[in-house]
Amino acid sequence: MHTRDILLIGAPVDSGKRRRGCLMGPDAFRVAGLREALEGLGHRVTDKGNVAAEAVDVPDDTRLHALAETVGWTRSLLRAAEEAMGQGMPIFLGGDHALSMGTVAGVAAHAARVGRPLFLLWLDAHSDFHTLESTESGNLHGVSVAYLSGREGFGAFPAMPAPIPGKNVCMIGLRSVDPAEREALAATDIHLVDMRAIDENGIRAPLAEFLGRVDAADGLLHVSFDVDFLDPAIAPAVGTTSPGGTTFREAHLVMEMLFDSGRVTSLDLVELNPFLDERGRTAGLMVDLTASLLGRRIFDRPTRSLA
Ligand code: HAR
Ligand code: MN
Ligand code: MN
Ligand code: MN
Repeated sequence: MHTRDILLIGAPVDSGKRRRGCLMGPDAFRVAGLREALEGLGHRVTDKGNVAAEAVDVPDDTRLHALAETVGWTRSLLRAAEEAMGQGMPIFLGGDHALSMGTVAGVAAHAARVGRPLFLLWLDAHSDFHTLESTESGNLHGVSVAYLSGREGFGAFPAMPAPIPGKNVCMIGLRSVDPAEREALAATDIHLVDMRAIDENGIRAPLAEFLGRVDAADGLLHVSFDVDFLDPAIAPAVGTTSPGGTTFREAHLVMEMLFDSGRVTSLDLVELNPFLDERGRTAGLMVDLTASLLGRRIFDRPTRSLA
C-alpha cells in the first residue's frame, strides 16, 4: 500500500457558534487513537500540536458571533495549511466548521501555486452557504463554503486566495438548508446530493461521478467532514444534530471509495463536541472512518460470492 506522510494539526476553533465544546475536539481525536490507527496502516504520522488564533484588530459586530476571533483563526490556519501542503497530507482536527475557511483557503493557495485545480467535497447535513449578511443565527460555522466560493461581503476576512468554482464543489448529506442558502446555491453549479437522493439512488453513484471529474482534471481533493453528516444515532457528539443522516456503512463506503481514488490530499474533521459524547463513541467512529479513508479495508476486492 502507498505510504503517506500525514500531519495532524489541531485546530481547536470554538468561535463559529455559541454552544461551546469543540475546542476539546483535537485532544479527543488524539485520545481516541487517531495517530496509532494511521501508523497501523503503515503511514508516517507527525502530530504538529495545535494552532492558535492570530490576534487581530477587527471590530466585533453585534449581529455576528465572535467575528474577530474567527477572522484570527482564518488567518493563522490559512498559513498553517499552505505550509503543511508542502510537507504531506494534513488532517485538521477541529474545532467547529468555521475552521475550514482557513484550512481550505490555505490549501487553495497551495493548489494555485503548484498549478493544480482544487476540488472540495463537503460532507455535511448543512450547506454552510450563508454570507455575513444572510446569516440569521450569526454563527460563522454556517458561512464557510460561501467564503471559499468567493462570494461577496467577507470584508474583515483575508481575501480568498483562489476561489473554488462551483463545478469543483460537491456537497453530500444535505438535509438542513436555509431559504437564503437554497436561493444562493441555485445560482451556482455546486453539485448537491441531499438525503433524498441518497435514499433513492444510493451514495455510490454521485460520489463516483464527482471523483471521475477530479481524476479527469488531475485535481487535488480536500475533504471536509462535518460530524453531523452522520446520523445522530451513531454520532451523538455534535451541537447541531439533524435526524436522518448517513448510516455507518454509507459513511464507510464514502471513505473506502475516497481511498481507492487516491485523490485526497487534505482533510478536515469538524464539529466534534466531546462534551456531548457518550464514552468516546463519536470520536472513535470518526477515527475508524479516517482509517477507512487511509486504506483500512475488510478484504482486498473482489471477494468470492456464493453465486
Ligand atoms: N444554517 C444554520 C445557520 O446558519 C445552521 C448552520 C449549522 N452549521 C453547522 N455546520 N453545524 O454545518 O445557523
Ligand atoms: Mn458544517
Ligand atoms: Mn505549497
Ligand atoms: Mn453541519
